[in-house]
Amino acid sequence: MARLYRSMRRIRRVEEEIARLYPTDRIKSPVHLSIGQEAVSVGLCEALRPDDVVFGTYRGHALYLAKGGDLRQMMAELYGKATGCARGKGGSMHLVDVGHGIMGTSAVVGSTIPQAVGYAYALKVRGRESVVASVFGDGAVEEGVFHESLQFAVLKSLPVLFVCENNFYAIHAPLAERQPFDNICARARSYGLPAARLEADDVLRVHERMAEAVHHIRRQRAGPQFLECRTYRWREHVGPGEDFDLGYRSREEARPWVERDSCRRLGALLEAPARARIDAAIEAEIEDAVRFAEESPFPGPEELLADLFKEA
Ligand SMILES: Cc1ncc(C[n+]2csc(CCOP(=O)(O)OP(=O)(O)O)c2C)c(N)n1
Ligand SMILES: [Mg+2]
Repeated sequence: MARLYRSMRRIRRVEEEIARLYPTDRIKSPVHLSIGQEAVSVGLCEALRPDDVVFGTYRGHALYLAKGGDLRQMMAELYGKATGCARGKGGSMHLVDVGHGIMGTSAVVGSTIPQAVGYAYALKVRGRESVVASVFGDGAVEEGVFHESLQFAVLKSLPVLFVCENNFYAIHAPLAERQPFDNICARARSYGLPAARLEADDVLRVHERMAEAVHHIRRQRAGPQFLECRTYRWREHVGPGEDFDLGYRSREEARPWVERDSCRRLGALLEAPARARIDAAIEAEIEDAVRFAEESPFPGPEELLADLFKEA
């Protein structure tokens, strides 16, 4: 439990710190915060092994950190520095740490779903036991590539866990105005894979469900599974602030989610001194990572064309 709390709290505090620093303009990248949605990534990654891999979206800080990505390198990436995880060329939306199984996040909605499936195909061909998690938003379900990827994963019986983070909005457009039915799982099931919906407002429940799915994929080799995780984004779509003044949603709608905050509830289950020790270590780590990012150099002009093409 302490592990889960540490992971939840670390992500929450890192993103709050990003939001605090953002107006200084030292962060050179748009930021899509996961505050409120941490339970999905934490519950998932706690169920994965180090050799399992994840593919995510531009709202990817939580996934990167939960899977073990290096905080210094993430912070430096947001600052556009040469020491960043993508050498300062990707920014917040393009986090990667292959050593920890974070194969990439992308600004292009839906684009990492087929990459995850392709990776899983390669694993299967090579007879490896690892599991691939493909994390995407409710908006990605409207992309053709989502449907193509699911049906290919079923056809080839691939070891993929599809995780839809349904936060009910794509930018400012509510789900009900974009999709005729609230039936993401039914559509996934129509391709022939097991699909279930879960309320992702409790990291312990999310973790339990994720662990079952991962176990099934790894042990039974029975092909892909699908989980729709209902969650809620507390901040604006992109940027550090809130956006309840824009009129597309109300503070009343957000309130129950904020009141059920899984991070706070989990923390309350720990003894106060243990929680204080975890919190203090997180603050020290964040301070160190920000200092590292600020003191690191920007990439030089020679970096401009590096890593763009694979050398023959
Ligand atoms: C292929 C593509 N189409 C449109 C966009 C513009 N766009 C950026 S974010 C976004 C919303 C996606 O919503 P969702 O998948 O639910 O993710 P969330 O932001 O809610 O986490 C859209 C449409 C894009 N980046 N890529
Ligand atoms: Mg969404």
